[in-house]
Amino acid sequence: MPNFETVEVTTDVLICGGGMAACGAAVEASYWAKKNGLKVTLVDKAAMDRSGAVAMGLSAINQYVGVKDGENSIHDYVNYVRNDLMGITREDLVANIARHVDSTVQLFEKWGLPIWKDADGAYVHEGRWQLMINGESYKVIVAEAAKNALGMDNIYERVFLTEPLLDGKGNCVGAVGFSVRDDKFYVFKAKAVIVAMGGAVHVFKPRSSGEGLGRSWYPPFNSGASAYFTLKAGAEMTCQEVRFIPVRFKDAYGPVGAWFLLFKSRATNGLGENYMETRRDELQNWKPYGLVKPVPANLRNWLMMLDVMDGKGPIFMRTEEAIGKIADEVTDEKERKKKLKELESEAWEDFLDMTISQAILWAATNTAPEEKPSEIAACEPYFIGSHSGASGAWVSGPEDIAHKDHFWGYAQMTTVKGMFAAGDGSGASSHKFSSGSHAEGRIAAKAAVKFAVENTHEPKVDAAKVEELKKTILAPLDRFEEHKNYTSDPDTNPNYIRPKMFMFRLQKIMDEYAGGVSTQFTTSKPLLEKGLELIDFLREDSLQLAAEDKHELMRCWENVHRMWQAEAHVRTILFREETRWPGYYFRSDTPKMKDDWEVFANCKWDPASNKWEMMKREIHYVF
Ligand code: SFD
Ligand code: AMP
Repeated sequence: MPNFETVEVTTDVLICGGGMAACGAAVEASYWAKKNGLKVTLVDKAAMDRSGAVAMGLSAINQYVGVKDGENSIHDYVNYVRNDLMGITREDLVANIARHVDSTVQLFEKWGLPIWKDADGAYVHEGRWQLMINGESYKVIVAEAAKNALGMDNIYERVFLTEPLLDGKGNCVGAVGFSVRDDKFYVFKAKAVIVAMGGAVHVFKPRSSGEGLGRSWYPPFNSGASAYFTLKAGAEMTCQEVRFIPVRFKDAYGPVGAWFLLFKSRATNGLGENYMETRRDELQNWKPYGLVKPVPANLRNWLMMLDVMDGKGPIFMRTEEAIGKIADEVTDEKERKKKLKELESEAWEDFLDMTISQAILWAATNTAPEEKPSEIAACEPYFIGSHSGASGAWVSGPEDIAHKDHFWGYAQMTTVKGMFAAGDGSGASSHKFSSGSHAEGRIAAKAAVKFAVENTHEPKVDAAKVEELKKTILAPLDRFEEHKNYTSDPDTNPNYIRPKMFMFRLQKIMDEYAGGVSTQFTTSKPLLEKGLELIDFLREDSLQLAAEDKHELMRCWENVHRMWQAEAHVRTILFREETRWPGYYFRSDTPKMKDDWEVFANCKWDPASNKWEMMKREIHYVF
């Protein structure tokens, strides 16, 4: 075994991850922990200033309810989310986030985040729920507050958490991982553990290839650790079939929200037709959700996909038309020119704030958005429960709102005692985005501290089990060293598989059998069953992963995490015998939405029996 020092850290509350939810958790947990004399520790695989989905920054805060401003009610937000997810949502969780999110946004502003204001000092909205920001440094600002609250002594950066720790009695009591910089193996023991390690990308084959490989909408750093941790601990999971397919500017994945909502742009096909109008009748097939306003995200995708499948591409965002229209509202020629310049700079800033590569692609292709339109396309599928997808752990709701079946002692606690989840880690509570994830992290942290106060027993961790985990986790390093000279090309070797090759194989399976880009997001029972068989073979080969260095060791375990997310996804699509989100995936053998499937499709892997269990859970409307 490689000579890694074992470092043990005993704490009360362990925050896994350093993203939006984790930063919210850090601020809130440290407040309650100080009152109770408890210790809080945060571990991120990267550096918090630029880790996770908000690494590059964002140009909008997508969840702001505006209750105090009298703009909307919590009920309005719950309606919006339920409709967008075609009826499948935990209203208690959505409402709990919605009632806390505005105060999170106020904190962001207090910490220095510039939110756009109009001449009267009111927030500038992108759409009904979204606020425009100068957000290049969004994550740096949010991370700074988290660091100040916890203190750097309680933060471990560049430590890749690999496996949850269980006490054998059904409690989660910590996690293990390794440093990607030093030869150190970490054992974190805790009374309460918050899982906030984001969602997953690169489970499906991306559209990007060759020189663009690795470019995706979702950040390449989020590789399914939240799903893996909760699944491996034996927690019940929900909405594992509800992947997210964003429509984005083609090839560099720039955001479309500002164009559709702020600039009121249209998207048209290669023939100049607006699919939202020409395909409107199709929405009747997805009643009642097909008829709500705004049209649910997956159905907007679907109408566009129908055009693409009919060979009516490319699809264009009509940037030139939208900018021209707004500028034309100004009659004075000098003022019109000024307005045009202002709109141009807003268009570029939208990309420079959050997807710099899209601005580079515009520059490289001589694209002036005020002169010519740009292509948009559906991305490959991602797992991001905080956006318009819904995958994540099945967590307890808040005592005052949740139905009795949806409350088990502590808000945001999974079905595993002591294990909490937030952000992309928790399911069936979509449309929380950056601000709602932060708010949900705060909710989870308050409950986790309460759990640690009320469950005072020291975390019991079996030393032999930890040693065994250390051996397994570091094994790919030895495997590479032992066999690397057997072939002239270290990538091809009968004794091991390198993580990149392993990832390619996983992506090919998911793409071809589980409805990826190359099958136009379409799958069926026979395809899914074949896919599961191939995942079984892949699992066998996961025992032969090999790593040249610590960075590649992280890649090995990232891909094991992805594989578990993939399996939960395939099993749940197979279980749900209908098509409910046609613009996310389409089951060709069950092509319609069915009333008796207006339920949650949940799943669970049992650590004792190594068996998967699939179950339907009733929806409880609390509004
Ligand atoms: O417009 C481990 N999102 C947007 N939200 C907004 O509010 N406005 C926008 O403008 C947004 N846009 C957007 C968004 C996301 C993406 C990818 C793009 C554009 C390109 C959504 C939010 O970003 C998202 O909802 C939140 O960030 C979710 O928060 P959270 O905490 O669940 O995930 P995270 O922030 O990605 O953080 C994850 C953390 O986990 C760490 N991590 N640490 C230790 N061990 C491991 N094994 C780990 N694995 C992961 C990560 O390093 C990170 O710290 S728009 O396009 O929609
Ligand atoms: P996006 O950039 O696509 O992630 O969008 C940002 C926000 O705007 C999210 O809340 C989306 O749900 C919303 N949004 C984007 N496009 C539309 C649209 N055409 N109609 C309604 N809402 C949209």
